[in-house]
Amino acid sequence: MSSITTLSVISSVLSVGGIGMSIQLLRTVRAYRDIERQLLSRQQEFGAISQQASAAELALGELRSSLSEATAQKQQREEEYVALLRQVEALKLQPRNEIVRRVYNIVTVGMSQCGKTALTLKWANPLFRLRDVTPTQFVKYERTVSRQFSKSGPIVEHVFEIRDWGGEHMANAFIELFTLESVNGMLIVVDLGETQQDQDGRMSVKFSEERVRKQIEAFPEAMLKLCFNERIVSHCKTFTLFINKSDALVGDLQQVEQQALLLYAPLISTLQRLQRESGMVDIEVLVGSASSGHNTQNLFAHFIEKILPLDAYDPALLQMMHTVSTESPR
Ligand SMILES: Nc1nc2c(ncn2[C@@H]2O[C@H](COP(=O)(O)OP(=O)(O)O)[C@@H](O)[C@H]2O)c(=O)[nH]1
Ligand SMILES: [Mg+2]
Repeated sequence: MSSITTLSVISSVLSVGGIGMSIQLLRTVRAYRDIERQLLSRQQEFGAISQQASAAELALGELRSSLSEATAQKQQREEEYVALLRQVEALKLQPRNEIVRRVYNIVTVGMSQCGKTALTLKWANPLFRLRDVTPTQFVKYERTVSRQFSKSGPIVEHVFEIRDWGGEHMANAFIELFTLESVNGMLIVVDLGETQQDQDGRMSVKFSEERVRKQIEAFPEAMLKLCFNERIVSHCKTFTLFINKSDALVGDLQQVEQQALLLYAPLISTLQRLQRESGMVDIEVLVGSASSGHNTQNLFAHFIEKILPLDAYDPALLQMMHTVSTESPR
């Protein structure tokens, strides 16, 4: 073979070898690029994962703090529960529905048969009938006028205690004025006539000027003055004169009241003068009848108004007072 041919064979062998190398090189470069791409994407993945990890760490921190908050709250609730249990146990030991009574004393005086018991019973029990009255020396009636309920503390019952004397023991009533711890109200009852039983057994009243005169004499100024002494005046909120048995007089209500006030004018003016001089006690004069019910509601309303503290009214009493003031204005 000529040297030229040999050369061309060598060069073609060489060029085939060069191409092979180049292909190999190309492949290596491609593989390197693939690896580089994969590395980049792994790096990106790693970045995302580490972001997620820090977010998760943050969330974990928040969870931890809310867990410790919840634990603290749980502990507080448990302590409160224990305290409540203790309170319940303490309440169980306290007497239930404890009732405290506030008693207001009202003394009723007047001559025998003038109607003290009848009036008092009407007050203590509005459904009572006059024929149920039996003569007595001394009776004490009670009427709960209101009840106050509060969320804590006892039920407060406001009770009017009415002391009613039989007429022949009138002096006892006056003595009691000095011995009682407190007299909150005083009711003097007089009447306009004698109640008698007729042949049919029915009770009827007959006007008697003589009886009026006797009753005025039964309350001499010297005796009445005792009622206006400083000690009594300091706690006695009202002196009320009730001229009973208005059904003994003839005429309409206004005429009957005028007649009765005129008949008892001497007693009324003495009481008014003594009141002015003592300067403290309220005086009320009412004409009415325990039999017909004339002014009896107003008598009770007057005692409540004068004696019961304003904060002691309950809804039932307020309703009753409203009814009295709208139905029978004085
Ligand atoms: N017609 C009439 N009779 C009355 C009245 N109030 C009381 N009575 C009667 O008078 C009598 C004496 O009443 P009572 O209350 O016992 O008088 P006390 O002695 O003052 O307690 C009884 O028969 C009663 O029925 C009234 O307003 N009118
Ligand atoms: Mg009586």
